[in-house]
Amino acid sequence: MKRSLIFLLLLVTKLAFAQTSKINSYTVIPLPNSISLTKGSPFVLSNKTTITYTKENLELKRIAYFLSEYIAISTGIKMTVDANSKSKNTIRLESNYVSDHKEAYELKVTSESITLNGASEAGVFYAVQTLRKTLPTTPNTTTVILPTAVILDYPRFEYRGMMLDVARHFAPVSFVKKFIDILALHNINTFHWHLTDDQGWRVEIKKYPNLTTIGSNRKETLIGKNSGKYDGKPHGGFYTQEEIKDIVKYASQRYITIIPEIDLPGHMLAALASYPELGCTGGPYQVLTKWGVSDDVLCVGNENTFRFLEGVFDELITLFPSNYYHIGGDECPKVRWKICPKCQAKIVELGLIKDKHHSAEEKLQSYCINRMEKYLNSNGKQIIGWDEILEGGIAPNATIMSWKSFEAGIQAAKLGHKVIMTPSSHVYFDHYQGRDTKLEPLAIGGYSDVEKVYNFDPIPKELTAQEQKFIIGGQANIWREYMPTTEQVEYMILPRIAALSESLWTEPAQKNYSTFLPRLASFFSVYDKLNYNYAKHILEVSASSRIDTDKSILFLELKNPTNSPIYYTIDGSIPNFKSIKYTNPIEIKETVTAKAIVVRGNKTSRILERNFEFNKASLKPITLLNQPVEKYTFDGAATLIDGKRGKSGYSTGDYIGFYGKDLEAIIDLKTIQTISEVILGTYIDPNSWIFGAKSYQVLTSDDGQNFTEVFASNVAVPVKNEGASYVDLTAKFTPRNTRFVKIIAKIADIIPDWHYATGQPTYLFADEIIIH
Ligand code: TNX
Repeated sequence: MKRSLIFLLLLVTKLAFAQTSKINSYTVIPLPNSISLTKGSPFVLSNKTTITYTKENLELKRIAYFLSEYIAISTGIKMTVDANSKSKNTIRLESNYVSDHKEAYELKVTSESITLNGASEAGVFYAVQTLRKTLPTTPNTTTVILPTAVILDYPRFEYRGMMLDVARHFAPVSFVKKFIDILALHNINTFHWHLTDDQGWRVEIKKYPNLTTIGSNRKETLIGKNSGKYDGKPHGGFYTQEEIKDIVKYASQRYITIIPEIDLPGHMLAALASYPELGCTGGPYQVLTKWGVSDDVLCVGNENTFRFLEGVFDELITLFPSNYYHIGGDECPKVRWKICPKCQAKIVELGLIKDKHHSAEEKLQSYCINRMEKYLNSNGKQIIGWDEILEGGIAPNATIMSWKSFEAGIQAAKLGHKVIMTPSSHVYFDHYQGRDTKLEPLAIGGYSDVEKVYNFDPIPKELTAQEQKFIIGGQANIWREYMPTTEQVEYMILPRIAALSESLWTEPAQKNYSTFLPRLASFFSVYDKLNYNYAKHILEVSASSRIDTDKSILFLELKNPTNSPIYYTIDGSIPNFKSIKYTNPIEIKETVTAKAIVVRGNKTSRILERNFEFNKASLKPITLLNQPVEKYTFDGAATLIDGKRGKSGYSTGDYIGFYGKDLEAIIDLKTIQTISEVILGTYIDPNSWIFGAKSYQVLTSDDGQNFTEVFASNVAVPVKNEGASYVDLTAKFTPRNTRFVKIIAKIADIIPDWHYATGQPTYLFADEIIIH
């Protein structure tokens, strides 16, 4: 009696919580290339629906079980998988769809059934991903109502990649699998695995055991950035060959190819620590405990170096079936080779001679890459290398991974080489994703928010239609110098990978950032279901400003993609739902602090705060005689008169950056005014090539034509080991009446000898001109 009462109670509760969800569209991420809703009564999905597949196709069987698992996680609905199902109420998996794209699929929803038909099993897998992302994530869902539709879909690019660096910080096997799951969810089909670097060797090579007994451990790690302080904690880890095989299989079941990278001939200190005889000096070496580029690299004049590399690849070839192998080639200083007798003898032996474009040592690097290419080609593999493999002549069959910018990729495509675009300007996920860097975990620098990633187009306009065909796809990179934990890795990947997936899968004509944002906001419920740690910037208030210098008004525009109401204050108080509701851009004419929040149900977002402090220069017409570099132009000249000081480094839009050019600006105060001080706010960071100004000059004029100097001074240029700092250049002079003010900040000379980028032009960053 008691038992049946409990049973009844359970049943009633269950029914009370049972949910029916109605789906309206299939606009998942990445957005399918064609969705047509058709006429007919919707399909009803429940635990009476069976998943079925072409019998005897074991891959389809596996995918069928994936689907049932995905549905169970999202909705709680448990479905049967049955190859022999005769029932009408089915989700059917087939792989006979005809298309030129092998990953294409057709997803057809009729009143009776859903068919997922792929041009290959991979295509079926992507159809499953689309269906899974369509489903609700409401707990206790028992029924899902799906509109009838036909989706025809295929990827824009055949190569859709993500790189994970496990050398700077190790990631356990469990996380590598989670990472693979994240890629699968976003239709990414290539996992580029950066397995070795100066700070650690992470793959077991039986012939060279020291690589893992010595090379996989470093004694400690630098704390923070350029601190000179170390944590005193050993860091290590590597994957056994058995673990690698298991991971490769796990990935291949999700239609993901793993490309291993052995970075050579630079970034090899972990190997040199293990086998010092492979370096030019013979060592001793230690696994690097800080970040950056090491001068110690493999000795290319030593034949044993090639024996070693071949031995490493011989074993990798038994582990990684991938057609592509990445051999790095980046950031290999030539200082050791220049004075190494073996390397110099090799240069003579090969007859490598310096020419207009390349030094003999650059040609030696090219020789090394060419030789490894030959070896790998003879084993049926193709090589990929970073930009630098173009230096000294590119290996004949190499694919270029263009990282510094789009430039190397453009060059390589013009030479008829395949290219994977991964420019640091758009898809370096180790860069900041939030403008207020103080609220972010420490990052290497740079700034790529979701929008920037969304606007990543691997195909540069400079290429002809024929050349464009060499761009096989794109990739984002997770370099982990500043990502010690895997939680942080998730935070840096998600949700930028969602934007990436659409850049690589969806045709540009279908893409639209403003419709992407609300789709992304609802996709977050899937991340929540899967317990992913993701960044939520897009749910917060974002601000942009437009300045009307004729009227001297700044219009502050506030936005959030979910269309939830925004409330704000301009009196410095903390906003709440009783504050002013945002409707139109806020007109700002005087010094204020604006604060805003998004209210979503009973939750509020983080507070956005913008301080505007106005002076005589604020909101006045400004002309720049030289333009900032494109990458650091942001809002251009207006940045200097917006009343907003830079607070979070140079890369997030508070500053504009000049490269090798002086800053020269003229401000029109509109009326004759008395002034006695002109300040130019700058930022210096020698480590990032930002040396600021070498002199500062202020001139005044009544007519904007004839200027008189009122102040001139030299500025001290940063010295070795100087960190980043905010530097206000200040000109004080006896009060004078004027209408026009000209500011000239001459940029520092080329980078000095002591710096790793010696000889290059410098940057000058400025955030504001302040006139009193
Ligand atoms: C440059 S990208 C590197 C890496 C660093 C990365 C940091 C490339 C080929 N080399 O060694 O980790 O910058 O963003």
